[in-house]
Amino acid sequence: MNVSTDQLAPTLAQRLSMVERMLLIRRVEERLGADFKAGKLIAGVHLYSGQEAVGVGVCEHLDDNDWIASNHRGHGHFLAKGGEVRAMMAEIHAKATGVCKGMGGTMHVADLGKGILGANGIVGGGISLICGAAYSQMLQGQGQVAVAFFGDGASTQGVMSEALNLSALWKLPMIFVCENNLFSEFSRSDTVVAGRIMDRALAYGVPAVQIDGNDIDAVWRAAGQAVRRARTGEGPSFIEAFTYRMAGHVEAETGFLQGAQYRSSEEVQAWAARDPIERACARLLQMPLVTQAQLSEIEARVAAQVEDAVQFAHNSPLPPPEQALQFMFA
Ligand SMILES: Cc1ncc(C[n+]2csc(CCOP(=O)(O)OP(=O)(O)O)c2C)c(N)n1
Repeated sequence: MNVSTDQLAPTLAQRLSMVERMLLIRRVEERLGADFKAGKLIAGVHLYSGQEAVGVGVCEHLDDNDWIASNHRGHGHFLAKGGEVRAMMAEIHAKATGVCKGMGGTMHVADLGKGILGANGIVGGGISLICGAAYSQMLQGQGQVAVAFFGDGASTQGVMSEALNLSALWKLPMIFVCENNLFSEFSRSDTVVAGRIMDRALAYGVPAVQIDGNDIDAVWRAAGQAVRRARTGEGPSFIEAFTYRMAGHVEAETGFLQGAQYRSSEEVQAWAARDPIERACARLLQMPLVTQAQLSEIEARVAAQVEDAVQFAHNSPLPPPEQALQFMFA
């Protein structure tokens, strides 16, 4: 990952690395979706498929000393920030080798050593965590930043206004990344969210942009500017990235929706045609020196990594029962 934000466009090496990370997220999520349907997971998972360019394009500008916090759709953010795929997979399988010793599961993948405060089941919860993290970054004065990833649904929570207020007032090195995937669970955003989400930020004097969140270049550019502002003490920024979740809200949804439709297959297909990974690969293939064989190599490497992580999770032991009483505050 690269911490420089002065470039106009990603280098070829950065593009290849971002494509590999996006593919890793996609293939991990596909495997988790399939394994859930086959009854191999202990809990429903909220997949990030379709939104990979947002997490990866932002995290490309961060290093381990920068914080991120995520939401219930957190696997992608974890991997985008450099979290270890084996440790995440084992965590999702509730194994002792998991990144949280198997006690957090899908909704709490966190790795403090990598600056990952974790996925979070409380919608909007990550925004307040990151506001605090940004305050601590400011006090330390080392130029580090803190990024909150959240959805359009979370933007309607009161905590977002509180965080916008404090971050603007105290010029915190905080970046709000709203992944507007057009839905909150099974409700269309335009039936539950009033007005433009980015306008909430502008009302507090926080610079805000709307971008195509399925375009890795657009995300990378907007994030670069926001990170530069935060690192140089200019305060918070807000990015509203339009994207689409290609999977359901949660893999268990068909069970409780009993087949009820809340979006059309035409809409899903239209967004599939704007797939962020395919677009990034197509752009790469237009560049001199990049070949399909190179991309196939990346695919193969990712496939092997996912299989290795799944086997690692399967072969790992469950946590010992006495662990249930450890790592408690009281
Ligand atoms: C405080 C709180 N309210 C409600 C819920 C139930 N809930 C879980 S996900 C979700 C929708 C969130 O939508 P959005 O923030 O747009 O994220 P997306 O699922 O679209 O990625 C809701 C309402 C919750 N987990 N926490």
